[in-house]
Amino acid sequence: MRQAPNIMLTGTPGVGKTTHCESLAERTGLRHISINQVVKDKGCHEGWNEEYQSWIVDEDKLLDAIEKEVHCGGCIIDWHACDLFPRSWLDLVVVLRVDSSTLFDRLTGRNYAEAKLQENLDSEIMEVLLQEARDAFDEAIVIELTSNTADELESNVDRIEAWIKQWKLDNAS
Ligand code: DAT
Repeated sequence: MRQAPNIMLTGTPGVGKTTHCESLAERTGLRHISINQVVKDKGCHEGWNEEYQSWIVDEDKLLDAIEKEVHCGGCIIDWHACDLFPRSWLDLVVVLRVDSSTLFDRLTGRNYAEAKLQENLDSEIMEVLLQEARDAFDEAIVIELTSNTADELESNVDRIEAWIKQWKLDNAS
């Protein structure tokens, strides 16, 4: 039995996953697991995709690399895909959403290649990651939150922090 919940924060690149995870980790003491960082640091990939400027992830290696840590609970997993993670690993899946004009500004600031920029904007408009989360997990554990403004960031973090406190009360051994 986990002493603290595992939470996934997912959504299109640029929605605010890292910003939310860092704030949550600071406020709750849960550990932020940046999958991008794990893939890079632990070599969980089969090379680099030039066009998309991203690693070609080896999902089995990635799951092996974080399994022990996730098993202990208290992890906030930060990545743009969620359906590779076993259902039993996660207690809450938060899908962050953002308006397309805001996302456009954030991604333009990152100097993404045209193909990657367009793919991410399309993905957000088509709600690809929200659908992926709903297909992969029990609907009761999937929530959608908007992340356009600093006020929304603050209220999202408050809400998730309150959820963590309640989870701990409900699951106290
Ligand atoms: P992600 O990890 O999903 O790629 P990020 O946390 O790096 O996204 O955020 C991308 C940029 O947007 C970064 O400059 C911080 C800013 N940002 C994120 N969420 C925000 C919010 N709710 N309000 C204002 N700015 C936000």
